[in-house]
Amino acid sequence: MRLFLFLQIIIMKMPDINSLDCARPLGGAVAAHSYSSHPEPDVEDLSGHEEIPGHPLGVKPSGNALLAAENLRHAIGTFNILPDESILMLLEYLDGPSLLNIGQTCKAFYAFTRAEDLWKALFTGSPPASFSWKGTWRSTYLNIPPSEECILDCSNLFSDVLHRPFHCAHISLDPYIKNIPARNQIARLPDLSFEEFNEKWSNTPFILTEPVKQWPAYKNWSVNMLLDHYGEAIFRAEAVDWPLHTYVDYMHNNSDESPLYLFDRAFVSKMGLKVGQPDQEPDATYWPPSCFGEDFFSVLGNDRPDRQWLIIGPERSGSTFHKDPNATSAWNAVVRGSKYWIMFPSSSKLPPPPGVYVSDDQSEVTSPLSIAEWLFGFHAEARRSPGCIEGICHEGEILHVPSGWWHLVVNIEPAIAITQNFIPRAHLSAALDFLSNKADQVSGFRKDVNNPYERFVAQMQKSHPELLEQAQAELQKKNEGKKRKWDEIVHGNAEQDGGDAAEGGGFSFGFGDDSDVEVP
Ligand SMILES: O=C(O)CCC(=O)C(=O)O
Ligand SMILES: [Fe+2]
Repeated sequence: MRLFLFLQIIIMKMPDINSLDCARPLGGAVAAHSYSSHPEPDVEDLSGHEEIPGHPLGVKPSGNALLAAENLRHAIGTFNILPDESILMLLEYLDGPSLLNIGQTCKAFYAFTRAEDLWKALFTGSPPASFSWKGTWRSTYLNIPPSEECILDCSNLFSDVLHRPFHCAHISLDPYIKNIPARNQIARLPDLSFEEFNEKWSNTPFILTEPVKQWPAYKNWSVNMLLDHYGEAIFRAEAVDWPLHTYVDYMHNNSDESPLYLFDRAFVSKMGLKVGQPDQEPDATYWPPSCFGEDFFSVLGNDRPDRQWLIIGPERSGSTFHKDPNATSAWNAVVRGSKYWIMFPSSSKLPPPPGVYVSDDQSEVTSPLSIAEWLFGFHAEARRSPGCIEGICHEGEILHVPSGWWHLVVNIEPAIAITQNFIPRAHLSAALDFLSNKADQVSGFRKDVNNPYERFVAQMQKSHPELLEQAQAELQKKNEGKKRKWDEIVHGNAEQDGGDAAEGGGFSFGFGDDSDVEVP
């Protein structure tokens, strides 16, 4: 009986034989695998994953080790007691020549030392004075022409840690961006007036299909056009500052799990653009749609925080879950390509989106997964969660991100976008609250701008005293409401008053300003 149970457990723990990858040629297609560290994907049709090319060195997912006759890992001697993650962590301490040396000791170390993140860190830590992008971080750092890049057959090495990034760099996005349930669809409208936005839409994500189609940027911009005009201009892409032509080489030829994203806040001056409503600025390249109204941060003049970014990235690049800075709202206009958005409202009563972890004071957000890993592990659960909103913003469309909303964005084809953050009338109190009560989290101001809250209040007092007073009154009301609720809880009379709607039947959540809204 005992032996039977033992065998049963062994059989239950055996990997699904169908998911094992047996002796495929290097570069051949590998079936989809679920890595043990990820939650099981559910309900979504992941069949689109099947055409993923094999790892360039033939490394296979860990599960394949079970039935393998040979395992290259045994050659690494004492290091064999370490998990793959620890081996990579040790290798992070080595410089380029040392990595090359240890990579020559055996095929397993060769495969480990080919991990792209090691070379990306070396490259970004001390960028060469001049270089050209060669398709991988390793060959770019070592200046090896692609034709001379050696490929050793490491098909008897079984490692999720080495296989996963390559797998994630090639998954199909289709299962995640298709079949959006009707209840989750982001509203799509031709355009809105300022009154409509201010009264009805300032807390709601939506897509406008018309305004961007008037922009010269929409009519004229393409990657090639930008290359012709600004190919030598330096743009920021995460940790690197590269000429646009280098970034475009990278964009067209990389296998990164999380491709480097061009996100440049100084593009207007770098490109010598004019921005403004066409009646006031006839040569403007783009202008904010008029429905969003004024941006109250503009009272700070040159002392305002960063507000606009040019965003360029290949398919699968994007932004992991975050809320926009300083409780601002934003618009994001797709000039070329298209973007998938998944968004959640936030409030003290709602958990963060699945797979996102926030410290108690909300100052630290950890979304430890790449976009591909998050989609694979959490998208199905997120799609079912209350408050989830999703949609595709196509070329020539603009999406509204209300203050305080969580969002994850992925480019579903190579994309060029412009985004701008602003404080609309409806979220003035949320911005004041953020600047005064989360001073340690305020970002985007020049270092010499001390006490942004006081400066903002002083400037608002000069330019919009009534609106400031109104927003401060709203804030006070909200804080009194919070205090009342606290007293009710502490003094035990919460139940008499009906308590928190979240516990009393109807589900409720708040937006950036913490006003509670019923969800059916
Ligand atoms: O285009 C993107 O990747 C999203 C950028 C973003 O987070 C935003 O515009 O708020
Ligand atoms: Fe954002």
